[in-house]
Amino acid sequence: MKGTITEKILRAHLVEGELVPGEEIGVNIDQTLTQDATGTMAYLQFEAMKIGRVKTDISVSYVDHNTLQQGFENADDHKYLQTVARKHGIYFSRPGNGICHQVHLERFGKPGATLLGSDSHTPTGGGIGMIAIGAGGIDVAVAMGGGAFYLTTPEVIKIELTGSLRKWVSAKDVILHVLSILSTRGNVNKVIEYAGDGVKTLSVPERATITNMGAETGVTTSVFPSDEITKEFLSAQGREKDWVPLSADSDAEYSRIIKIDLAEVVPMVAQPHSPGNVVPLSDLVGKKVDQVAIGSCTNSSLRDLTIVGKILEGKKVHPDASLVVSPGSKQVFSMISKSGILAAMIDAGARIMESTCGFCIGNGQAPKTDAMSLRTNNRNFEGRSGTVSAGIYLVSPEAAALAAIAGEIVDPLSMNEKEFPEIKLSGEFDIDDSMIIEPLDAKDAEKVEVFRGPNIGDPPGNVSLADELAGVVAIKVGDKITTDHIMPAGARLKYRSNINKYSEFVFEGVDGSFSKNAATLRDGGKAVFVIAGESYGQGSSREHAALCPMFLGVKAVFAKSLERIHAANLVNFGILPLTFVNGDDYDKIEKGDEIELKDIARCLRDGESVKVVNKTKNIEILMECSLSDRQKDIVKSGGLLNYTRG
Ligand code: MIC
Ligand code: SF4
Repeated sequence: MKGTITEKILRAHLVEGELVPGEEIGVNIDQTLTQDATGTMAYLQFEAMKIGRVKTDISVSYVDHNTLQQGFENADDHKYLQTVARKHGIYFSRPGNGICHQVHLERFGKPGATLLGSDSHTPTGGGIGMIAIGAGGIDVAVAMGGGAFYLTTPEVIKIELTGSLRKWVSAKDVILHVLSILSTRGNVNKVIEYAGDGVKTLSVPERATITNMGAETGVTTSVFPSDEITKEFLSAQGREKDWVPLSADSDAEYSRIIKIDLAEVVPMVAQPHSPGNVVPLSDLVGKKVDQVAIGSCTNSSLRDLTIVGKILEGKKVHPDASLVVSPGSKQVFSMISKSGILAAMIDAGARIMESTCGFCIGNGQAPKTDAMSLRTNNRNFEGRSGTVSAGIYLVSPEAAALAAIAGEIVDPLSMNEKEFPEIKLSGEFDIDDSMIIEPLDAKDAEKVEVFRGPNIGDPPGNVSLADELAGVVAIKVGDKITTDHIMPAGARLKYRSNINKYSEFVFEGVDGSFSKNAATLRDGGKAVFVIAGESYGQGSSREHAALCPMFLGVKAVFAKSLERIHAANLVNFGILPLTFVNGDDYDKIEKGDEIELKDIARCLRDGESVKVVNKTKNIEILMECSLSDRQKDIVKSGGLLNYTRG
């Protein structure tokens, strides 16, 4: 990684360890962000750490996920978040101000800085030249308190862009193309760095689309250089002073180089049920579309929505399709309303939603049974939309708008080049930060009373890990199990602050009896075990996918492989993540098997494989624990909260 942008930023923030790929390092965090669905737990944990005022340069609390306010729960959470932010020196972005990643890029992101966010799409900030990483809420809480963030030193993959995109092809197609090369597996502990002449043809929001959805490959983050284009964006946001130039050295070392000629990229689509299931959109031409949804932190910038509005201008949405548009931020919403773009959308028959995650997280707009839903967001996991039988297809805003009019998939490249709406965005954005509440000074902050409605409980505690565990396999799942499978969001989102209640829905769509069975085992004094295939825990950073299983008595997960953020969350909540030494042993262990683990502490200390005795089958299976010494200590303590309290 010598001479890469990643190395330069990590080195400037290094507080522990050495920058050797594979080794654990601790880095100092300049900025943090949280959103409401992960934020309540993060701030409850922050409060439990008794740190006082945040120690970062900037910490922002956004409300963008749970804004429906059906019942009192969301509104209570919002008030808790607003008052806790006020008390501890944190900026508060009010509901309606927009999606955290879009707003952070516009108003706070800074080239060369580190950003840690309790949301897996935090790497959106890489579009402006930050090292921006998604993590569990408790890691963000530690960073807010001035503690280091620990990560495995990544390998750096260079993606060299040449040429420029054809008309009707856009940044979303680039990242879908990258996903077709890298897939959603096997990229843990890697960073993607973009370089080459093609970079300068992409605006900051386009770069941010690419780094945003880079999260779907499983990399730690993605980053673009900071150049004149970055400077223009920052000055249009009235923040030129935040600009610094940043690029890799000419002799920088990478673990892999991928070359992409932008002129050869074609419109792409990710088919159900994985963002890695990518084919050229031309393969699906003529396929009927029931629903089109445009927005999310991937594709709701001023550029994207202006193009969509221009495509829709003077046209009507097809009678068999429903079109929903959700602008990414108040800034974008306000600007499209002044430019006439919003009117063009409304006149065409679009249904306009507020500036939130909304449909992307299944919070409303669930499609009909067996629907074909075409969306511009980044994830199409089974059931995430709220309709299990629906198929979600991920495309660019251009492809989405054309399909909304036609009622079926249209290949954007079949359009006349001259029909492509040439848009000229002025060099200035409308700047109005009135929906961002600034932190109070320390003296006034002390007087603030934090509001706690009945939906806010104390974060549940855990006991330290026993040296011997005896229990039962309560579930066995296959490959690519996502955090949406483990801990559904959508209609269940409102229970994020109520762990007791939310735990009733663990693995809801996979095995509806899991929660009850696990709780019975736990209450009977037995340990609960989970068996999984490859890439367990893909997707979201939601620590509830570890916290709620912990609450139900899960003590260890045995997987073929685990994704980075989820593995870290398991550690943070005292659940032992183990991988099969021999992958075939996955077949030798079933749901209901009685399991015993002995001598755990010594095996962890000496770096030995952990012996798992399957008493039902009368066999032994070897499991590997590839955690750092620090992480082993955290698991042994029963999680990060116990560990930091000492
Ligand atoms: C998502 O896109 O899955 C979410 C909802 O933004 C999550 C965070 C959460 O579950 O609250 C993420 O990406 O980390
Ligand atoms: Fe929100 Fe969707 Fe982005 Fe997650 S991926 S932050 S739910 S818009």
